[in-house]
Formats: sequence, C-alpha cells, structure tokens
Amino acid sequence: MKIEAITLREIHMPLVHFFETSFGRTYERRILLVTVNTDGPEGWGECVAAEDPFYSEESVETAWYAIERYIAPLIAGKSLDRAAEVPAMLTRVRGHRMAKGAVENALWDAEAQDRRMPLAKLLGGSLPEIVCGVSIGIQDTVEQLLDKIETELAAGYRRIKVKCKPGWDVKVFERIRERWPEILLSCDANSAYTLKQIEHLKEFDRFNLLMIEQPLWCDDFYFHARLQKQIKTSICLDEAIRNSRDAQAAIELGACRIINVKVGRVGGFSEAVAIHNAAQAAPIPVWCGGMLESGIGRSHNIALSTLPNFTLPGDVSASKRYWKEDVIEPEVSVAPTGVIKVPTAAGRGFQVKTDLIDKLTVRRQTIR
Ligand code: OSB
Ligand code: MG
Repeated sequence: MKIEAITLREIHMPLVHFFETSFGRTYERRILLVTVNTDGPEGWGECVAAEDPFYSEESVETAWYAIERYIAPLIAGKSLDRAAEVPAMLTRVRGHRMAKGAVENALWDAEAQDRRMPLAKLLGGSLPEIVCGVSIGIQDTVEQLLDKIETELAAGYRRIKVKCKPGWDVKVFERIRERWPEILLSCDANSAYTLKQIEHLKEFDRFNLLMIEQPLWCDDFYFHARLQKQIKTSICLDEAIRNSRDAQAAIELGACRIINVKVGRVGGFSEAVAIHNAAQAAPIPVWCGGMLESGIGRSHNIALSTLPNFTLPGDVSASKRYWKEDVIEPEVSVAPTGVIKVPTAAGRGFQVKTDLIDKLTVRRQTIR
C-alpha cells in the first residue's frame, strides 16, 4: 500500500446524556478522525484523545499537533505491505500513543479492505459475537443511577460498571446490591484514591465486585500491587498500562488480575494485540475498554474484542447510548442477549457516513 495522503478532521458530537467520571463531566465530544488514502482503499481511524488532558496527558489539540507535525510526515509517501509496520516507523516520536494509534488503525482498516478480509480476522480474532457491558457515569442522584442500571439490564447488558469516587462509592454500591444482589458489577475509580484510604477501599470487598478499575495513581503499578495484597476484590488496570512490557510488569508484580485494553491508550492495534497475548500467557483475562467513541472507533473496538482472551464483557455498547445519529451505517446495536454480532464483510464492516461527517466537521487538514 502506498500512502498518498493523510487527512485529519475534527468533528463535534453532543452526547445523548452527559458522562461523568471522577475527573469531570463531558456533554459534547470533540473527536479527531484520521483518513489514510492509499493507492488502494481509504482507511479510517479515530483518535480517542479527549477534549482535555484529564484521563491521560493527550488531548485533541496535542494529538492534532503530533499527527500533523510528526506522525503523518513520517509515513506520507511511504509504501508498506502491512499496517503492523507502522509502529517501527514512528519510534522516534515518544509518547503520543493515542495520536499514533489513530493513524496505525486507519491503515489496518485500509489493509483489511485491501485483503478483502474482515478487520477482526486480520487482527487474529475469531469470536463470532462479543459480550457487552456498560459503563455508567456518576449521576446527580443515586435514584437516577438505579434507573439507568435498570434500563441497561432490561436492554440485555451482561455487566454493569459504575464510575466511583470518594463520596460516590460504598453508599452507592449498597443501594445497587440491595436491589440486584447477583448481577455482574464492577467499579472504575479513574485514580480517585490513594493508599491513605486503604481502610475505606477494603470496604469494597463486601459487594462481590468483579473488579475495581484503576483505584490509585494513573502511572502506578507498584502501589497497586501493595493494595492488591490487602483487598479481596480484583484490581483491573486501565490508565497505567501503556504497552505489553507494562502488562508483563504489572502482572509479575501482582498489581492487577485483569487488564482493560484500550487500543488508543496503548498506541494502536499492534500493541493492543501484544498486551492481549501477554495477558493470555500469564494467564489473566482482558476486556475491551471504551472512550466514548463514534462508530468508527466503536467498529475497531468490536474487531479487537474478537481475540480469544477477551473473555470478560467489555465497555463496547450500542451507538444509541451515546449518539442521536452515529457516523456509521448500520449503527452498532446490541441484541437482547447482550451481544454484538461481529460483521463478516471485508474491512470494518460498517459504512462511514461521509455526508454526515462533512456536516459535523469544524476543521480539516490534509498532509501529503
Ligand atoms: O476509564 O474507562 C474509562 C470514558 C472516558 C474516559 C475513561 C473511561 C471511560 C469509560 C466509558 O468508562 C466507556 C465507554 O462507554 O466508552
Ligand atoms: Mg477505566
């Protein structure tokens, strides 16, 4: 594949309902989309960097800058056989993993079309359907949260994850467990606690949670290992795992028993597959996280989730939970049994609605 042009687009999409984590509330997404034009097909990628550097150090602005100034120029005009060659071409640029991932994934998307193969299969996946959970943000009241959980359970979702922080944790879990003693339930702190709160974190063990996601600092595994020794609930790392070496180190230290794989956070499909493989060898289970993606990122998450060690329900859920109208056709839908059927067509298996994307675009730049 010869890379002829790389186009960046920023689109704005209001969320159907605000999403609140321990680091803040989001009403509208600014999403950076990347198109790679080859001498064959056109590939699409989504950068999962957020509006602000609160989940990770990257943001839409830093990703745009990194791609325009460094990443795109390193691959524009080059010829390559496989998207898997991209990470080696970008090693000179340190960090900026979400920016790199958007470009690498656009090339996987193009390669799958070029080889007339489903993206899932190209990545080494084989599951015909993926099992879905939902991530539910912090609400204004516990009653609102309980209503949301009820709606999602009725829709068939197989695991409920609630965002938590000091003041929105044990009391909330009590209310949930009172009403649903048996459901698969987990929580995600996005680094809202420190080891000073260890006695409080031990109370989480009463609620039979599937896991607690990233309770401590976003860049830590050493202190997570100390915490894991003192609590029964399994720790799942999200923010702290940047690559497969991190995954190996965290597993060997005993810092986690589960890993959340986000393809953008780790710099693209190549590294996501490597983390999947490291966890499988350990062996510990993984699941696919989400970053409030549009349908493009969502379709890529579906493909990744078909690898065999994605054995826990992920955060990949239906388009309509986020968007009035998604940018792909058909939209992502979840069956009443809580699964998404993996497309069998070549490529990502969802058409990009380019007219809609044009309408939502606020800036655009092509690098050749
Ligand atoms: O930590 O998993 C997280 C959303 C934004 C930033 C971080 C996270 C999340 C989610 C939402 O939990 C997952 C989704 O539904 O896309
Ligand atoms: Mg998380």
